[in-house]
Amino acid sequence: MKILLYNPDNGVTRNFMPHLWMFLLQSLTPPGHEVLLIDGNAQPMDEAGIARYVIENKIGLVGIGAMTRMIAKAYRMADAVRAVGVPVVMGGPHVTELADEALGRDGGPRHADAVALGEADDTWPRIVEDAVNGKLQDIYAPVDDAGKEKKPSLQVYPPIPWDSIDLAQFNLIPHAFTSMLGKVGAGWGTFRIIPVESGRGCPYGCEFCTVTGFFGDPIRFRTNESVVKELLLLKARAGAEKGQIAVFFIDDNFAINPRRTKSLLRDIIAAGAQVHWVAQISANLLRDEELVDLIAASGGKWIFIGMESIDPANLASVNKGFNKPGEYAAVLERLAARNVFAITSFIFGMDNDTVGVAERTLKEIRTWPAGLPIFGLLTPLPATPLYKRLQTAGRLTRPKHWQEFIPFAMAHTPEKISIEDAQNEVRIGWDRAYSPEAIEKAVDSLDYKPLGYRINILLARLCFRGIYFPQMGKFAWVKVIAQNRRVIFKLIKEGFTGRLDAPLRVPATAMTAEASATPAAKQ
Ligand code: B12
Ligand code: SF4
Repeated sequence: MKILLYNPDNGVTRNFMPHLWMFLLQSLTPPGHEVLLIDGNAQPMDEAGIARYVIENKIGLVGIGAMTRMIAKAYRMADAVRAVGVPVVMGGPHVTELADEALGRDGGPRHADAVALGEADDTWPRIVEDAVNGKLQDIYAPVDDAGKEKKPSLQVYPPIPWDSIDLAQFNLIPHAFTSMLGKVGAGWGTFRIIPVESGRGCPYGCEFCTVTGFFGDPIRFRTNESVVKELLLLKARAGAEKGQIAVFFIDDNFAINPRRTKSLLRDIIAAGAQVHWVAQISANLLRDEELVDLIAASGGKWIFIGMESIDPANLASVNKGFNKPGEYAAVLERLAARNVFAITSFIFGMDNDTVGVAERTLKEIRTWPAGLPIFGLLTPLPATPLYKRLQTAGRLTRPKHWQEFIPFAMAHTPEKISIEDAQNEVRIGWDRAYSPEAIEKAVDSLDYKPLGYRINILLARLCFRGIYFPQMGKFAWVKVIAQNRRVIFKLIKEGFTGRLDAPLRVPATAMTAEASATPAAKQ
């Protein structure tokens, strides 16, 4: 049977990275089936397009996965597939929480023939067999023979054949430049960011997050050996095609068990499996100097930190009191001293927020080493403790906000700020953090680092700007480049005049931190 796995586009950004679930399920598909993958972010498709594709390619089963924010599009695509007589199975966090919605049991239309609840590693082969036999059930739950929930241990993890998977749709280098850039240095003809998981689960239970409920408290890890093997495979592929690869460790909290993370990073270094990588780690775990040394030595370049707020009362209100705003600066300096930078994520519209929260947050951010701040709104995702609290209090203004997704729009009333003002604060955050002046200042603030770091932060800032400001077409990019021409020319000029590596000025904070870095971090 031919199976199509499809992930809908988010309609706003062109996702920089493919979705892991598709590759994982492809690897877990029993032999004898052909699995085709389409990520709508890289290969846009509409309802008529998917129906045509399914017919032309004689697809026998379509699997669709989606987050809440893409679910409306996912349902429309599922409807189009079912309308041409091909069964659809849906999975992922949204339908796991609201299976009745997907199955039309809540009074609305039916969109899926079957729903895979939770982690589908063990149920997927059964779903495929049932589809072959025309016996799809409504619900597939990961349970043992006694009906008890059973989560995959990850100790046995399917090898994902990264050396042979067609990754053409995920090359971030524009087609027009691939041949020219292939000849630059070790080769830049391809640049891909690949998702790799080393473990699942986070027990912290932040109120707005689905992870603790979905992946559960039992934290599970792959073996170091299996992760290292995967990195070596990716590294070899990039080398063979004269391209570059970076890895996004998509674990919810990559250092949730610091001892184990350190042991993995040591094994990566020992095996020479270092690639540039990004991971999500909560600020409290980054107090550990040895961990940060190993992050840098193993190829860590960007750490995503869910800071959420600089107000301890806000943090306490969403069960994230373990975040200590007083230590944010130290954490970021510890990273920057090892040339590791941070993506700092903030949420506005929390219950203690008032007008001016964006500027107050930006004021703090400006005192930190330059990084990539991002701003969003508190969103009640289905089945989270936050959703239940707001529902009970009658504060949800759009209880089914996903049916009519609006980017950066609230779905409940905050306590001390209006919905409009909260949305405006997010706009102010993006506007001021990503203005040409702010970008230039961020780049200039790193003038004691080699040129490469400043180019890195410039490119990252220009790309991250697109999370909020529409920046998909060529014209939008030309405009952004024109607006930021001063800093771009400054770096180009520096490149030509040869100031590639010489540090000019080292701020006192960076010197202290750099002096305390162990030799491992400086390799
Ligand atoms: C990586 C990631 C991203 C990436 C993008 C996704 C990508 N390209 O991989 C980035 C960083 C861009 C991102 C952004 C966002 N993300 Co995100 N992200 C994740 C993260 C950390 C990992 C996803 C992953 O690969 N997991 C590992 C795989 C194996 O798990 P999985 O996808 O759930 O798949 C398993 C099952 O769900 C199931 N399954 C999934 N799909 C399908 C389909 C079929 C047919 C079947 C049978 C089974 C099945 O089988 C798989 C194997 O067991 C998750 C948290 C998490 N741990 O999952 C959050 C998560 C998915 N993100 C979330 C959110 C909210 C967002 C944002 C909306 C945040 C924001 N406010 O801006 C944005 C929006 C993205 C966008 N622009 O569209 C939420 C989604 C909750 C929800 N109800 O939708 C999650 C769960 C985190 C959370 N805090 O709650 N994200
Ligand atoms: S620390 Fe991150 S992954 Fe863990 S519960 Fe909180 S928001 Fe979710």
